[in-house]
Amino acid sequence: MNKPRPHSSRRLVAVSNRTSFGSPGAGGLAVALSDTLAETGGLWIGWSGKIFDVPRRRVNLTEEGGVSFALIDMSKADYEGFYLGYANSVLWPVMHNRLDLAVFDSEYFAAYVAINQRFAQAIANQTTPDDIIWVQDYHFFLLAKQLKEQNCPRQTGFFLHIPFPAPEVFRSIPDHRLLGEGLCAYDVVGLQSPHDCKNFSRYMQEELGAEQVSEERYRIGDHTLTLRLCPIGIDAEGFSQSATSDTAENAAQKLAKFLGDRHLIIGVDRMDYSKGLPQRFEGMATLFDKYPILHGTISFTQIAPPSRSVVEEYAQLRQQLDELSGRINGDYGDLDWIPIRYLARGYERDELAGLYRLARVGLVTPLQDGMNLVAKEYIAAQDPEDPGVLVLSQFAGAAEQMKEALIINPHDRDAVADAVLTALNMPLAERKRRWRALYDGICRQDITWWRGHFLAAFDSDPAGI
Ligand code: GDG
Repeated sequence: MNKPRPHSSRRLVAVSNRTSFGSPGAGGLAVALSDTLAETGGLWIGWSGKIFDVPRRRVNLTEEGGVSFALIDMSKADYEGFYLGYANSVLWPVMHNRLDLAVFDSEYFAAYVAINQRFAQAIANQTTPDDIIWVQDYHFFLLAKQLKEQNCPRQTGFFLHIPFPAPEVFRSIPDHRLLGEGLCAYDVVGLQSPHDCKNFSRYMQEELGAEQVSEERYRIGDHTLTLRLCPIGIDAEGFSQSATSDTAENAAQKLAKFLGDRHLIIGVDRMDYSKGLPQRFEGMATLFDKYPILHGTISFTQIAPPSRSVVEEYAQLRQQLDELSGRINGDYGDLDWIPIRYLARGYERDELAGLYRLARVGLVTPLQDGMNLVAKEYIAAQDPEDPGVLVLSQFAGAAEQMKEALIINPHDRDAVADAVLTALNMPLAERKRRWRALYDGICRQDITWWRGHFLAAFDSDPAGI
């Protein structure tokens, strides 16, 4: 077999539910993808974000910032069945080990198959066999298989941003085999952590009869798949610079005025049940309970912009957090001290960077998380001469890379409380030593490294096993 052309000389086509169209430069991933798309004259296929009463079949072709976009509209029924239904009420909870929250409804799956089909058709129409198709995330498990069924030969890669659960959990999805076969039809599958890779490898072998033929290669029938460990990173240097921008410093000053000489402990998370916010609040209550000496000396600020608030679980979470923070402030607060500040709104990226830098402790305690970029952003934003300490859940993908953080079990409120105390008391030399190791790590495996590492899988000989 001929050696394939290097990926950098081929056109990249990205496929994801949302694209950067309309908000260029918004996030690290969007920038990383747009850069490569712009360099290779590439195309980004995704949902337009528009919902119509009556389905519209036309794909809108447009351009922004040197990148071409093919945008697909959804009907109200598509949005409810595919996005709110299958993606967010089946796949998101199950992949995060929350079977109790999954709503298995066969109409949701039908909508998921239909939307995947519409995207596969758009890929077939808009691309050539020489393109590399890079699909992002759990909305599109089925595209590679559907392309094959349409006799449309394409080289396809898939990156899963969320965890791949234990096969025992994945198997509880009624249509798991179709999803699993869908994933195995890609040429390259990238996952966030060694734990995810082990789970997926076991699922492929036990359920689909895959044979592992080398460290990264699996054979299923006549197809060979590369399973690549590819932990996503951030633009660490860029984020570090944002933390000293005017916007960052203004935000930090505003909060510092309120803090006085108290230490800041910060949490920043989309309001989502996977992020462990109630458990985190309980951990802080335990800290106040066990160590009264800390009363009045620290302040915990949680920023939690609401997300997907139309889904019922999110409304419940919101209510639970409102009640918990009220109770904790009622129990422990004083005339001149508010122990927990909980802000259910978003801030600008640079403002967040400034707040991270001000915080003596970054509290990142998801119950389950593909990677968790907040952990990396917190480290990137620190002052090297006086860095804060990261307290990190063992169940975030980031914990497998960020070993110098204080790693805790987020369900164990005593462990959370004790880790915060350790962080507050940590001598400067140890803070600097841990921070340096973490910062070097996130610079080494940053977002550019991630993109290159994934795409390089297309450079090796598909038969070279
Ligand atoms: C999925 C996976 C994986 C948060 N509040 C504000 C704001 N944010 C930004 C953070 C961070 C991002 O949102 C959240 O990223 P995470 O990685 O923490 O989590 P998910 O959104 O769940 O992302 C996750 C990720 O994909 C990438 O693969 O790590 O495991 O679940 O960048 O800074 N940004 C702004 N204002 C806010 O108030 N501007």
